[in-house]
Amino acid sequence: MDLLKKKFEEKATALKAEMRAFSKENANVIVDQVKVAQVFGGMRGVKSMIWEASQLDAQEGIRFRGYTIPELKEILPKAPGGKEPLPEGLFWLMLVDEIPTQEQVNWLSDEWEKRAKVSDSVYKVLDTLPADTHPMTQFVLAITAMQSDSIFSQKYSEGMSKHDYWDATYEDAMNLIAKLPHVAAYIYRRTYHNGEHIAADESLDWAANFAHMLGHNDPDFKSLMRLYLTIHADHEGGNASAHTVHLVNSTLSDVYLSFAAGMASLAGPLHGLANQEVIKWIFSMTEKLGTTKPSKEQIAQYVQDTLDSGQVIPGYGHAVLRKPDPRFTAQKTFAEEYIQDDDYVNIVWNLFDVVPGILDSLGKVKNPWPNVDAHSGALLVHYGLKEYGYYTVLFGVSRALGVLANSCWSRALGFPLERPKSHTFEKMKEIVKSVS
Ligand code: CMX
Repeated sequence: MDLLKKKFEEKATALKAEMRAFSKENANVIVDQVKVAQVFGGMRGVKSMIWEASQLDAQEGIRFRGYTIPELKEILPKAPGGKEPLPEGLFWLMLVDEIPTQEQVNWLSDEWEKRAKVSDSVYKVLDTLPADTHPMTQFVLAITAMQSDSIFSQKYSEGMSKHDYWDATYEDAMNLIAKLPHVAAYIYRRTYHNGEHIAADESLDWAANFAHMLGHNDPDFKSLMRLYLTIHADHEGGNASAHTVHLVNSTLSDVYLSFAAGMASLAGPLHGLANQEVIKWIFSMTEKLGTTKPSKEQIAQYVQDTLDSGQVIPGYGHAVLRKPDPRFTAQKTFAEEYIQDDDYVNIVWNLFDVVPGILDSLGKVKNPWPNVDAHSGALLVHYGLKEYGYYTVLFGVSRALGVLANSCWSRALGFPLERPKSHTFEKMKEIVKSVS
């Protein structure tokens, strides 16, 4: 058994015992009460799930196992000479709640490279699709096509004991994370570069190798990818993609199928697709105004026109956050350090000055501040990755780290099938009448 798996088994065994005792002892303690507004309002804030890897605070933003993004930038291992954290380190932290050593992270990079072989049949499935199929559709299909590799699924059909679910899930999660950059790079190259694929460079870490296979080799772009794939990895359990994976995986559907479902959820414009929508909207602005250096007044008018046409401002607002997203701030800090005077980065910063006031003035937007998706496109454009239809795939590759670490926990802790209660409107009226 590898060291990471061994550590996970030890931690999970101890936590499972503690959690079982806690939930039995406190079974009748009320932790939340659901209001009608929450029933009709997308279940915002209903406390009903355990998620170990990260916790989101409305004011402060995300903490991964208790660490903020600036803290992770300091303490997670880095590539030689690099300043950005390695996503391998974050996965280790999320899985076993320990900051890994440089040696442990190097082991994980090598381990993922060893597990990275994608079956030719998956590439064949992709090659049947028209090249203009949206990259997220291709991504979902490719993940689904890899499902025949699922160890969980195979062992389940052979009569696996429920005590072994976590082990097979760990193996599937490690294999899937290893393969994702390869499949994702294949999608990028077949869609935007005439199918001219680039072989992996096994000497590189997970993120840098992904950048290399995409065909973007600027060392600063590799640094950006390390940061990008770290900060998009997890955002506690209630967001749509994470919750979808959690729900589907609770049926004992393996992580290939549950992650594919999560990626279908990420592909919506109110969630992960917002990163494509932001830059598309900015490109439309510069085209409409005939300049890549619009004034703040011109930007404000464009924002107002967007709202007047009944559309949302992409990259702004959040279901939980009530302050600027620290993932936005981390990308802004990266741009300040690595990039000088870039027109699209400047537009993103000017939007940051202009949009919150306008959204606030509507009197209904609960969070007028930028989210993670407001900044990422301008950084990618700066390094030449301008094909914005691809951006949500990058988000998805990163999101695998959090949701698959969590799937390992769900199976190790023996979480049951998820099944909340729904009511008809008539029934809800009856309930409201009976309690008021
Ligand atoms: N632009 C315009 N209106 C907005 C808005 C925005 N960016 N954000 C919220 N609103 C509106 C809502 O549409 C809603 O209007 P109606 O009452 O007319 O339906 C009202 O303000 C209240 O919404 P809210 O409670 O503040 O926000 P929600 O929790 O319902 O929605 C979110 C959150 C993210 C879907 C929303 O802010 C939004 O649509 N933002 C733009 C899309 C986006 O950037 N999504 C990415 C989020 C991060 C991620 O998951 O990747």
